[in-house]
Amino acid sequence: MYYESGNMNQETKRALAADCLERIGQEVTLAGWVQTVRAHGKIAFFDLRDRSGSIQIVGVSEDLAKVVTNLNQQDVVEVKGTVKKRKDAFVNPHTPFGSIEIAAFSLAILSKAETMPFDMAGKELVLELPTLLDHRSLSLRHPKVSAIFSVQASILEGFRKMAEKFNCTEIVVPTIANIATEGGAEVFPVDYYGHKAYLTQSPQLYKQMMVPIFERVWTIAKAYRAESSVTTRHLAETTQLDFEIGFINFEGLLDMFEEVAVGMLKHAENASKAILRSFNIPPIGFEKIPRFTLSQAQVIIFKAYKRDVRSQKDLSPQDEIDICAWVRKEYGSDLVTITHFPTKKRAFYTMPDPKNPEFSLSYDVLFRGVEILSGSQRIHEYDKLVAAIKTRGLDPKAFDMYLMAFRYGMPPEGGFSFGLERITMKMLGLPNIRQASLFPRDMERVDERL
Ligand code: AMO
Repeated sequence: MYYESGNMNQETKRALAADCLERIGQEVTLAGWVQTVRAHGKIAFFDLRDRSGSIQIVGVSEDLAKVVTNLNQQDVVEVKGTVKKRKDAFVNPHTPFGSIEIAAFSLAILSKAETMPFDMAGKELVLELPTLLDHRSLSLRHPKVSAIFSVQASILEGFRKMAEKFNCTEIVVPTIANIATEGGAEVFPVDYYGHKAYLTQSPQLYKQMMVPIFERVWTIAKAYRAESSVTTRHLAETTQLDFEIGFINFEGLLDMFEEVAVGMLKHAENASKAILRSFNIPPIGFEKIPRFTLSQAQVIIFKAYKRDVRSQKDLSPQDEIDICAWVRKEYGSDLVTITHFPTKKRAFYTMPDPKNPEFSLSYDVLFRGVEILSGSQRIHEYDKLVAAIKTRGLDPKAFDMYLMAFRYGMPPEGGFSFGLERITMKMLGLPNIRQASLFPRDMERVDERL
């Protein structure tokens, strides 16, 4: 890679920290951010961070040691030096490039950083969550924080691979709509040129309208929920990973999303081994995913935990924790599928179970104590869909374009949606979903505290 601009020499080839392992004894030019400075009199060290990781730089001459001693954390520097193997006693086994260092002979400051508002030097960035989020553009630079988003990227990659495997077409859908997609009160109104519009609560209606066109579609979409409470698992803006599939039945859907979940998580786990180790996370239990109806799950909770939740219409956060712990113990699986939620508790497009219409052909997947996916077989017959819209007190007229897709030939279909931040949170054992969103939005924050 060659520098393109700034005060850098067009002809200089920049090496990355990761390249240096294979270039022992050679001269290299590195560039990146000063992570930590350690001054010991005539010798001064610092860790330089680039996109491949961090590497130790030693300022060997007295002059350079002085320059290094005066560096600020996050200064952007260019270093020329020789790659050296460290003496055994100085090898740091905890970092990937801990067996080498760069003996620097020149150093240029490309961009000076002000004094950081907090110390970035430690292995962990020890800050209260609000402070961490107030300084998001800085706190994300800490390797332990950015690692969360490397894992998130590998989850997205795994999801895309599964979408490809199932031959789905990627679509990009609007986030402004004339109606609320999921019903309920958790919707953000938008003043749209003086008309009323809403931020979409999910890509749901658009992905369904695309089934008669491509049969199988997928999308990664932003979804907006005007959550009126502050919890550790809800955001006002989330990222949904969606599939919508034509010519499929309930059993086919269950098989498909379980395969997608396992394929995606296995990919992410393999791609993130070192990070997961640094977070002390045990391997995901991938035994065959057990399936229970909501009623069966409630009986299990009653028997195993002596809590009687059998008359409840949904699982509470504690129910989700309990059923997951029980499944992990009995089946060795970190995932469990729950089906047949009450029809009334699910969105209008959910197909009631023909055998018992009080319950629906719906499902959730729970992962390590939290719901990460939900979906259903859909009502694909026009008349039934209009009736379902009406029973929710909604006006079918507002759904004209959506309903058009059903009037003119909609096959049996269904789909599902994963919550990206929840998966990231649970893969890494994070206590709060805000840590798993680059720039989280909630009742109290849109970048700045409200
Ligand atoms: P649902 O509303 O269950 O279903 O959302 C799907 C998944 O998205 C995640 N999620 C959230 N994550 C964080 N904060 C929130 N406020 C939040 N809301 C949802 C969860 C959840 O499982 N259209 C349907 C899906 C479908 O039927 O295809 C839907 O949106 O992980």
